[in-house]
Amino acid sequence: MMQLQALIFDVDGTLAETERDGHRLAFNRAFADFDLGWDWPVGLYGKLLTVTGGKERIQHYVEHYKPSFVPEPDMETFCKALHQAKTEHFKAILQDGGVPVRPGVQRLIQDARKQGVRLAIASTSTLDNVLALLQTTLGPNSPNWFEVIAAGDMVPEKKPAPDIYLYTLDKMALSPEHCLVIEDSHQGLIAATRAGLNTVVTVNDYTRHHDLSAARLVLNHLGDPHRPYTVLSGGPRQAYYFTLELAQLLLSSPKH
Ligand code: XBP
Ligand code: MG
Repeated sequence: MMQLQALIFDVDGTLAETERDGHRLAFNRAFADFDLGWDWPVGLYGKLLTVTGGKERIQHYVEHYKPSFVPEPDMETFCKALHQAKTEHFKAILQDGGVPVRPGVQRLIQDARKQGVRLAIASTSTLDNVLALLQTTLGPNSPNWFEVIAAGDMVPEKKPAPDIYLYTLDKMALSPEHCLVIEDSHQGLIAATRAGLNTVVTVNDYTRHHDLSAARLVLNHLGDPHRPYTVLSGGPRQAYYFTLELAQLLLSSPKH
């Protein structure tokens, strides 16, 4: 039997619904700081999310939506400075308690800690953001619960490239068959799948229409004893909230 040894969590959209009312607002506040007159409304931001990484997303926006804009002194420096301002705004939003943890996340992480299942984070977002999100949602000490926190520019290519997951597996000296990933998006799912990992997807408003056919199980959220999940695709179907036993069952059963 393939023994479950680790859970690897994505961050944005998975631990918490950070995108619409967190990152998006932070980008808009940074645009205001820089007097750019730009605004990313909810719908446009959904389209822009196909570009992973905040700096990369800004650059894509300039190239495709503001082609006559001339970044000073050059594109790379401009994106970096604007993104730094955005990171500060995002952390301030978190400090104000703006982004709660998603259902079942706290419970599953605590169960893993109790049962000796190893934990890691694999995110496209900036390390500073990931640490701030963990601290504000799971507690000041929570970064220490994760053996590896892989984030942002630690690898050459962001999701959907497999780099961040391969990096995490390498640091933990684990093979992919012993791990289960929790993701929220097509890009994240493809990154994990390319690294040979099994993935459970918990969707949100931005991702529920993504192609998630590579996932072992697609849920509306992880659920809790008093808040059952809805299965959107995959199995097994006998449970009503996501547990380590279910994670183990997924690893042990063949993919369809
Ligand atoms: C989601 C992302 C990130 C965030 C913004 O990351 O693509 O770019 O939208 O964060 P995850 P930064 O892999 O955790 O789902 O601005 O720090 O990049
Ligand atoms: Mg995500």
